[in-house]
Amino acid sequence: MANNLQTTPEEELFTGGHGGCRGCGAAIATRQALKALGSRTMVVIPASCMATIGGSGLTTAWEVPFYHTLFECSAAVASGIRAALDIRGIGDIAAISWAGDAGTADIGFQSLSGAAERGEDIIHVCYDNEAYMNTGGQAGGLTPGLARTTDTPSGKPTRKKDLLAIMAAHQPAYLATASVAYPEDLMAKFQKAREIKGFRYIHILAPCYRGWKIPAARTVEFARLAVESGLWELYEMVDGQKKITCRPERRIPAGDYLRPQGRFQGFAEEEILALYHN
Ligand SMILES: Cc1ncc(C[n+]2csc(CCOP(=O)(O)OP(=O)(O)O)c2C)c(N)n1
Ligand SMILES: [Mg+2]
Repeated sequence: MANNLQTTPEEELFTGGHGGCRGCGAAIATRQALKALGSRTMVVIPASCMATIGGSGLTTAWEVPFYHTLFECSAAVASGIRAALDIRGIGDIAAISWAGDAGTADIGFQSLSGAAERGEDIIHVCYDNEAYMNTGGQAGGLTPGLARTTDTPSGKPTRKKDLLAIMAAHQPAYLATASVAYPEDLMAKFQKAREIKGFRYIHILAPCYRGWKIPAARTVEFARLAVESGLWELYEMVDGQKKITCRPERRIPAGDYLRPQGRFQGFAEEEILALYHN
């Protein structure tokens, strides 16, 4: 990948002073992605932590236009913005829908699937913290099996929905996974997606220390452990061709990623893995 931290723009388009928790994976992902996308970007965000983190009322951390929409329809609204820009002959502004795991895989899925199927010229981003964090950390489709959440205190009985397979089945122009622990890989993917026309989908693993019950200072570290354990693979798909983009420098047992997380407390590694997504 061409991107490296020396060539990363200094300009901050998601600035300090936002309202995220310490170490918020979603805020880190936003900052990294916007550096790659640049200022000619419009972002649509449904109900989620990110809808509030960027500020409300008189202050904002966003340096690009940001539209807060209903939970169900971020991809539809981004499609509408794209159409309006095209009518006005403004081709160089990227229309992005940026949703959490629930706004992508559960409540927002119908509009996302429709936009993907129609080949809308937008980038949909899922920042995946694996639960409904803004409302207290309830389980959803992308919560891994056995994770203890506020509404699955005994552990979620079903596995994580394989949303990447579902999105790949829509045959998007571009699909990629990313991690806040690998900013060069993440930014290179956003730069690449920006250059491609058609429907593009990027899925970022973005740990939430409160929901995962890990120390706030270690969210990036856990994002890295997910990749090192092989439970989160960094790849991209162009025209259906999958390519691994980044291999971790070391490999660790899955348990070294899973066991320290309070949400899996009391479960053995084999039990968790039996219900994991892959
Ligand atoms: C139709 C509808 N149902 C429920 C809510 C309440 N609500 C707001 S944010 C949220 C959870 C969002 O979860 P996710 O998309 O994973 O984003 P996160 O909060 O984890 O960042 C819920 C249930 C809502 N705003 N609208
Ligand atoms: Mg979430």
